[in-house]
Amino acid sequence: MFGWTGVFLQVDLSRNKAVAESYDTLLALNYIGGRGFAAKILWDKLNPGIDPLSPENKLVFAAGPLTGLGVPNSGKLVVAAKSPLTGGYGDGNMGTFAAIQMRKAGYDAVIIEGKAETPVVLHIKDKVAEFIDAKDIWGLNTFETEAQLKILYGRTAGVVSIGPAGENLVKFAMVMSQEGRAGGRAGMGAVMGSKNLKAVVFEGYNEIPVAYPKDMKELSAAGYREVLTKPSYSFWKRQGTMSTVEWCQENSALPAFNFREGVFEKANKIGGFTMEKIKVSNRGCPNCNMTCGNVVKDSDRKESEIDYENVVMLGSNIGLGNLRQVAVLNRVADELGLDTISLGSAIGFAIETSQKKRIPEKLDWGKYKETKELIKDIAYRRGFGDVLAEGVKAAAAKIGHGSADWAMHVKGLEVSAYDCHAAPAMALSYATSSVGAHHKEAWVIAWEVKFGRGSYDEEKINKVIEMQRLRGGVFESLVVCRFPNTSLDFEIEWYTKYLRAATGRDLPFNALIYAADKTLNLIRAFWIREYGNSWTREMEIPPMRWFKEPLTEGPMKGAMLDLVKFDGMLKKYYKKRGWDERGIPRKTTLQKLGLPDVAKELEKHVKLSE
Ligand code: PTT
Ligand code: SF4
Repeated sequence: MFGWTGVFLQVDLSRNKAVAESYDTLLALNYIGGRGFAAKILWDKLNPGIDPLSPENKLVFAAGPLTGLGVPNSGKLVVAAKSPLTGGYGDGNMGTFAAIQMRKAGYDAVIIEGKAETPVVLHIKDKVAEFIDAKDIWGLNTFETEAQLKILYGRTAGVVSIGPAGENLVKFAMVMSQEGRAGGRAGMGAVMGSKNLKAVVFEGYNEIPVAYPKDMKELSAAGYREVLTKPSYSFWKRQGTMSTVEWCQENSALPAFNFREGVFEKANKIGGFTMEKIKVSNRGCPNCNMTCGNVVKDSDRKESEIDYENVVMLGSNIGLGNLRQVAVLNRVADELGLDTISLGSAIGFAIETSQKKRIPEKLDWGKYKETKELIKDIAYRRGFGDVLAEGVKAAAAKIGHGSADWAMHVKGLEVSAYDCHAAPAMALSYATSSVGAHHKEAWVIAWEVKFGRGSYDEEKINKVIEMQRLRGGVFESLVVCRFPNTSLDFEIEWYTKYLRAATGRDLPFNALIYAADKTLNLIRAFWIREYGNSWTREMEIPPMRWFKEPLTEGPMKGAMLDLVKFDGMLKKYYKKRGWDERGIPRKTTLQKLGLPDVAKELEKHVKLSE
């Protein structure tokens, strides 16, 4: 094979065993890589109903056919497993040298099962996998862990690790790399912790086989040059995703006070232009000349890399309007290995619950020091932090007193940083995303604001599906960053050219979309197999707050979603996907996508519609 290495490494931590296995070309052509591989592996190899934090779960690190080849923005890696937060499919996409080193070591994916008896680091160097005692570094934060491991294995080693949050099985613990790259919102760090796996170190010294090396070299250089010519490039380098703060404020989409409002009076204090005044440098993923990580000096005089999502979830959503302080909270979350989105949601939920006097804890909006302590309590599962460490869905179930109404999640994953009181399409995107309420698939809100916010029209459903296929399917399977395309208009045709040079095959865009559909339906099947007959459409209805409590300020004052219209939109969406009214893929849909075996297996768990 060219482009793909054609090999997966299967690691069993219970037996200290690692076996390289070749896989079939058809698998590569059908699923492309990354999320496609992860979904297929988890579907084939996991028994339904297993405890996500048990040794049976499998943690998959999966790359794509362009990873490690010098293609613009291709230094990314998918990390996936059955999620302890949602009970369904979970994954994330992180930028890391580990992606490149894994491929140079000869693997398209590493699949880790079992549980080490005591903490270990998995060191993969070409054909050799070693299990190194990690007792001395267990307890270190992710920055310290990576620094220690780089002393041992060198600056060029690729390291992914967990911090105390992953060790303590916090349900929204992330896998971290390079002091600011984070992947696996749905608790991939907790899965790693449950396996006593502190870190994976990758070192690779082989050439990745490429069909047309000269073409690849020329195309890569041309791609990087093209990115530099894009009109939005220089502003992107200045602000990255941070300009979204001001945009959301202008358009009432900023999460404020646990998504109660869509505007925040101190938004400009945590926005892109304020950020520019305290910015010290840019950081980013390997193989990237867009480097969108904004490094700022925080209130502790340390460096923190900030993005839009982190800043608003730990800023406006908890009522905090001081960017240097927000940056500290963000860095602490990175060090401890907590997902900033779920964390900001959990804190917002806790403050609101306290303000409504449903818990004895006294918490208030915008309290920097107290919040910093609460973050540590969550990571170490101390006191009330232990309740929040389970995520807002479980916390609300435990607390009761109606608190589920302001627990902002879909299927257990906390909502990303866009308020949807006045954004039905964005709400649909959250409702139907493959991992729970994540914006990564259909970030439709900017389009929706231009299109018209009040409607529940068919165009909106079509747009959500189109974006899910492109972003949740194509980019997640190629495992390249979507930002060149989605933020700078770097044309999609580049990727088919790269694929041809790498693999020697013509994989036109519609073939990638077909593979995307296959993967997205397989992920859907995974959820349904786990939930069986307890799966319902109601599980996909976004939080009730957006339907019951209109915005009280800002340009969209008075707006809220309409439950009947939204439910109708959801049903139409299902129909367009070839799913029945429960949201379960029809037998014929699975068959058309070449997944008849999936239909057969699924029928053991639920009755399928024709
Ligand atoms: C991603 C989610 C996001 S998406 C953000 S900011 W964003 C948060 N970042 C966190 C962080 O940082 N630290 C932390 N402790 N928790 C965090 N949680 C949140 O996690 C990321 C970029 C970004 S920044 C985005 S949108 C794009 N995401 C891509 C994607 O999903 N796929 C793809 N093919 N390309 C993408 N490019 C962009 O990558 P999850 P990264 Mg992340 C500090 O994984 O689980 O999907 O959660 O990878 O290397 O940090 O790059 O405004
Ligand atoms: Fe990473 Fe940002 Fe570059 Fe994408 S644009 S590869 S997220 S640094």
